[in-house]
Amino acid sequence: MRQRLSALGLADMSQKLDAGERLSFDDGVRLFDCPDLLALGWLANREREKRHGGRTYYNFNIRLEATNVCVASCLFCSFARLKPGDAGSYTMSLEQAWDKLRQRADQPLTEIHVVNGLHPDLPFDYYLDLLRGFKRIRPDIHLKCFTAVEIAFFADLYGMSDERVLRELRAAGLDSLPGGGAEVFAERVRRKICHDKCGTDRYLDIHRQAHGMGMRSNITMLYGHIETPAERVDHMLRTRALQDETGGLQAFIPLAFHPDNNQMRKLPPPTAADSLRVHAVSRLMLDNIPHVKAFWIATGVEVAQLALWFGVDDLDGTVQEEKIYHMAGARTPEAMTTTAIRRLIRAAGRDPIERDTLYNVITGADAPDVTVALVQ
Ligand code: V47
Repeated sequence: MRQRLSALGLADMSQKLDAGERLSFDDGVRLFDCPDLLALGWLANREREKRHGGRTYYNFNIRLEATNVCVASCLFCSFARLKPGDAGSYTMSLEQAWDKLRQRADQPLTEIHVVNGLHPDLPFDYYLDLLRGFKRIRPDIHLKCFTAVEIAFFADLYGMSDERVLRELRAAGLDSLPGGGAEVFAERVRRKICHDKCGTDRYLDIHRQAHGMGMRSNITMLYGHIETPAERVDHMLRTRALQDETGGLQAFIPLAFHPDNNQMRKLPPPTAADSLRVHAVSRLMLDNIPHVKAFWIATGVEVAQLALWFGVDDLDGTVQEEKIYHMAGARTPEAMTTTAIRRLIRAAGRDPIERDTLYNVITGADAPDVTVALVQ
């Protein structure tokens, strides 16, 4: 491999990684130029194994999108409907949302992941009650809810500071923030694809404040549309800089763009090779972030499985309900049993570990597989 890396001009980077030195912006751009996918994967896998060996994490979770009414007009989105009453729009009553949890009383769920549209008319109490109700039904469930974009929207709509919104949600049961809404941090891209939602500095500051209150969070990156390799690396470096400051990020999650039914539908979806490359470069650039996740709904199950040798150590979870990707053309199922997840991890030669949201181990690799029926 040393000869191959030298021939590719990557020997210096390999040495830096060996010495525990950080890769620079230029290094990141060069990695995206590397034509040899397996050499790139080899480097990323080495970093993955330093941190996690063959361990590969997943969780028993449920995804919930309580409303798709959204005042933002992101070009990549197939899920949002502008106004209540528009064709295809929906808003769950609190009882309907809580029923999603009640219906799964027999499942060993550890997490609810909520992402919503930016609804102009719901009162703040809707969100506070949503959280309180979930905790009433299952006090031990981890609530990973509302992207930083939603937090900023609540602050503007209800006339509060971002900090107060976070504090009130936290008091109602919020445990951590998911990584959605990050898209691409470069202003050029944000102006074009999501001009009317919270900007990069505020997005990162909301994560900073959440970390200051003891909450953990994730950051995503939507790739495979109009962004350049340099803009991808810039996104990773802004994420790395925040993590240097706070240490509160758990996972970085590249999200493959899906072009069906949205305003960027003329673009082709990213190829499998590009997906593997983005996950590998993420692992190499983000030396201070513990986990790189392949969200299997976004990458597809097969690419997620291969990504376990390209820097990825986490696959998200059982999911069970997913609208954002399926309205944008995803052909993956909406749910995977833990037995199916464990099988695909083992088939890739890795060790499946069920975790909770904070990466505490629930079920080790040697435990017997127990198939729990999912609800869809
Ligand atoms: O922010 C929307 C993306 C995100 C499309 O934190 C699209 O653990 C591709 O953030 N094609 C929501 N992507 C999902 C998300 C997420 C997923 C899994 C785990 C975690 C986590 C977070 O979905 C949005 C947006 O970036 N998205 N439309 C589309 N057409």
